[in-house]
Amino acid sequence: MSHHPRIAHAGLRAKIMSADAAAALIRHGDNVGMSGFTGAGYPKVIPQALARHIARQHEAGEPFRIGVWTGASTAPELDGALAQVGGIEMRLPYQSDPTCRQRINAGHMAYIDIHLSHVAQFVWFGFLGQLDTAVVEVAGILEDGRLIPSSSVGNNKTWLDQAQRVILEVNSWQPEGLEGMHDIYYGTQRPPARQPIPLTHTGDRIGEPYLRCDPQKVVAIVETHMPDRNSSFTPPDEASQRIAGHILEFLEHEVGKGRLPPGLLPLQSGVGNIANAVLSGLNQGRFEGLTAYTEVLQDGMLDMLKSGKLAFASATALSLSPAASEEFLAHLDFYRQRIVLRPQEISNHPEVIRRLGVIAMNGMIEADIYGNVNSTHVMGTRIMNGIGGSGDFARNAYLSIFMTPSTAKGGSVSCIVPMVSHVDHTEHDVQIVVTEQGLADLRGLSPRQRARVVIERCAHPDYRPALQDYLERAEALGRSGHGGGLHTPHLLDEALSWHARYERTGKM
Ligand code: 0RQ
Repeated sequence: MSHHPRIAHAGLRAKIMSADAAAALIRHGDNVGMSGFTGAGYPKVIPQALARHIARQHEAGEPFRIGVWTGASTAPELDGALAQVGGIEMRLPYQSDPTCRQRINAGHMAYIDIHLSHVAQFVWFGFLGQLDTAVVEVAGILEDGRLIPSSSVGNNKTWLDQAQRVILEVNSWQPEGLEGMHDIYYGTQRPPARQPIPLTHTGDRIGEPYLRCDPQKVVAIVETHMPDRNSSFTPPDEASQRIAGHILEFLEHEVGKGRLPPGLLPLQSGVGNIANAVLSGLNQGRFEGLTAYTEVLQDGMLDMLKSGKLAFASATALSLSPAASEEFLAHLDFYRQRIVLRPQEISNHPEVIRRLGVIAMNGMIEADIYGNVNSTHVMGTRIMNGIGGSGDFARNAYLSIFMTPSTAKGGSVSCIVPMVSHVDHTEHDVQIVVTEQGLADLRGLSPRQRARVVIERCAHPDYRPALQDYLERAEALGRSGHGGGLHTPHLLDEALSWHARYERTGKM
């Protein structure tokens, strides 16, 4: 017992084996549900052992590819290792790994980019086929077999419920103090039996702190002691600070108009440096008593919890840099009272997001003059990461804000375009567009009114004349009645060649 304090269930202790032995239980063609959401809570040693196993099979001329289902992105030890050996047949629902990206865009790996709130129910509905194996990192196993979740919850509840076989990675690096921080809701039913989710405040606990798992299904347990791997954030650059400044000013304006309460409404913040800069702006701003209902809790939010500006945060994953992770560990008791980690079907649930009135702030690749947003595809064809939770939040938010620097690639590409080359968030789901140039409030505006505001407020001055000229000629074509249209004026040839121009000039 004392040898394995993290594994209190005697029957399960008997299933401890090496990562290589556990990986060998996964078969070619399996769909494998892995834990992991950003660089948090993913299995560390089994995917690497599996990658070695796959490489050996390939050397022997045997095919070996699996479906990899996760919470969201993971880390090089999982996505990177498996993609490098060509071991992934199908990946879902989100990735941000360079090797995966390269293989997906080269056509060597299939990828389905799914709203994060949809994944669990798609699996229960049978939309994605059978889940063969779950590989889930946990912080510990109780005497009765229930599991202490680790630094992300993601889709683990669903993987453990639905998989035929379960492999657990018990990571003693994960602090024991995580126990009690999670809230796993088991009340979700399939339609037509579905009931309202009884969550009306960000801090509500509606479930239980442990994951249920049938010990009979557990075929292997692997022990490890390895850190999560989340990257550090760059200190906010000038563009990010200006974007943050515009958002703060806008929120103050909304409070002044009585459209937001003084403590705002629950915040959702996307991944990346800009989102982090907005949080650091809020931390220095005058708002008090804030809350967050989000999916990823990154450094900026931890700082806000520490300073007291943020009273409470609900998320599905802790996405902390090594420095923030140390701070978190040193004051776990403080943070446990202020953070709840939920399954992603709840952290991203449209019903809850709509009820709470979340202020959604997400990054994007480009927006068009009418307010359609592309979050995922460079030049309309090359996947970057995926839609992640941005759609869950954008469509259902009280305020849906999208932000980006006005240009990319050293100024050679405008992030404001006549027509997005790929659409993730339609004009109906986007209320505010922000760049370092300014903020366009699109609420209550018709398409042509929106176009003027987006060009004037958000486009970089180097691209503003071209966009203005585009809009004017599109409107003129509409007025002339030669097949044009005036509700959403476009010059289709030009709209499409706008992006092709970059490819022709070799700027991309
Ligand atoms: O690439 O580094 O190779 O130059 O895209 O761009 O400006 O660093 O911005 O890190 O905030 O990412 C949309 C990708 C923005 C992110 C996206 C190139 C640019 C750079 C990254 P390089 P930045 P960010 C909930 C929310 C979808 C998921 C989501 C994202 C790279 O925000 O993945 O919202 N969102 N989840 O150069 C060509 C353009 C470009 C461009 C940017 N117009 N043309 N390249 N880039 N704009 C969280 C979760 O779901 C977990």
